[in-house]
Formats: sequence, structure tokens, C-alpha cells
Amino acid sequence: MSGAFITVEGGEGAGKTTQIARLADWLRAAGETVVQTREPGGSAAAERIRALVLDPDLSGWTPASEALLMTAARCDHVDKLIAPARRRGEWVLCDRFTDSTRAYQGVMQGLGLGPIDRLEAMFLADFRPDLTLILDIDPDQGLSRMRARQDAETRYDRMDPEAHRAIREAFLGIAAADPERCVVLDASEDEERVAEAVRAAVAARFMVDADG
Ligand code: Z5A
Repeated sequence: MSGAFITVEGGEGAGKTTQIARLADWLRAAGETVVQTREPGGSAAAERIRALVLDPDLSGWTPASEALLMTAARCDHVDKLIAPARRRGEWVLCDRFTDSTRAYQGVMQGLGLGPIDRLEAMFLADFRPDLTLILDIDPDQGLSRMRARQDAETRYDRMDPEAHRAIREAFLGIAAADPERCVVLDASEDEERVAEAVRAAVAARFMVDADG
């Protein structure tokens, strides 16, 4: 087996981070080498850009500026972490990737999908995910999970309910447009049920053989 590049997408509180950790444990139990990472971020320079784009005191980025910052961070992340790991045949599990730029900057912020598709084609052509798991959840349920967690506020925590609904629809639209790559999973279930669905989707696509 030569691993795969799997991205996990969805709105706030869908459980992406939780499910990536569980999937990584499952793959490691099967003897695989796994890299867990996230966007924006994942490399030293991209983590600097993350601090900039999530800063609640900085507002007023244009959608284009934000898409370019996300893309700059992603190029560094792919170059420094994702591509080398894939060349070594490792699994790469990434919390958000290009589809988040599509959903947030392209659809919710109104930039459109065209510019994001062009940026992806120009700079990331070889690094489309092998599989994208879209964790779908009603935004009210996702947000109530986040409120229970009480993390430090980021700029995105100030989005209105309409924006969260637009993001959910955007992810479902992305999945419908690319069914070969994307699998939509019901993330409203309890953690174990979602983890089973994640494992089933990965096993079906890559025929991983692991207990549990
Ligand atoms: N962004 C962008 O605009 N453009 C881009 O190109 C990219 C990103 C790449 C990054 O935020 C922000 O950047 C993001 C989009 C934007 N903003 N928003 N919104 P982030 O990294 O700080 O946050 P996030 O990506 O949205 O993740 P999250 O909000 O931390 O949620 P999550 O990873 O999906 O969920 P979690 O951390 O696994 O779980 C949340 C809580 O729910 C936690 O307490 C869990 O224990 C609990 N949980 C998890 N699963 C369950 C189940 N099944 N049942 C009950 N409770 C659960």
C-alpha cells in the first residue's frame, strides 16, 4: 500500500479534528505511517499565515486577499510537508484543504469558484486529494458543540447563521460536482458512529485491512 492524501471538510464543529485523530489511530494500528495536518497551517510559514487570517482583531480582508493568503499557505504546506510525505508513501490526513477555500471564499464570501479553480490548477495541480470526506451537520448543532468547547475566539466565530448555512450548502454542492473524490458523511451522529462511517469510506476506497 502506498498511502493516500485524504482531506476532511465541513462546517464548524462537524468533528473534523476528532475524526482525523481516530482515523490516524486506526491506520497506525494497521501498521501504516500517518501524517496529521491542518489548514490553514501545517508548515512553519503557513502557521504564521494562519495566525494572520484567524486574528479576530484583523477584519476587512477582501475575499480575493483571503483566497490568496490561503493559497500561499497551502503552497508552502504542500511543498514542505504533504508532497514529501506522499513521496515516502505515507498517509496524509488534512483538516481542511482547497474545498474550504471554495466554500468560504468562493461561495460564502462571493469570490466565485472560477478564481479558486484557476489558483488550484496553477499551483496545486498534482495535489488534489485522493479522497475528501465531507462531514455534514446542521450548523446549529455544530455551533453548539463549539460553544461547549469554549475555545479562544477567531474571526470566523463572528459569522452569522446565514453564512454557516451557505457554507454547508457549498460543501454539499462541491461533493455533488465531484462524486469520484468526495464522500458526504452524516456528522450529526455520536463520535463512534461517525468514526465507523469514516473507516468504512476509507476502507471502501483503499481496501485498508484493520480491526476495529
Ligand atoms: N478557512 C477558510 O476560510 N478558507 C480556507 O481555505 C481554509 C480555512 C483552509 C479555520 O478554523 C478557519 O479557517 C475555518 C474556515 C477558515 N473557520 N471556520 N469556521 P479552525 O481550524 O480554528 O476551526 P475549524 O476548522 O472550523 O474546526 P473546528 O471548528 O475546531 O471544528 P472541528 O474540527 O470540525 O470539530 P472538533 O474539534 O473535532 O470537535 C468540536 C467539538 O465537538 C469538540 O468538543 C469535540 O469533542 C466535539 N465533538 C466532535 N465530534 C462529536 C460528535 N460526533 N458528537 C458530539 N460531539 C462531538
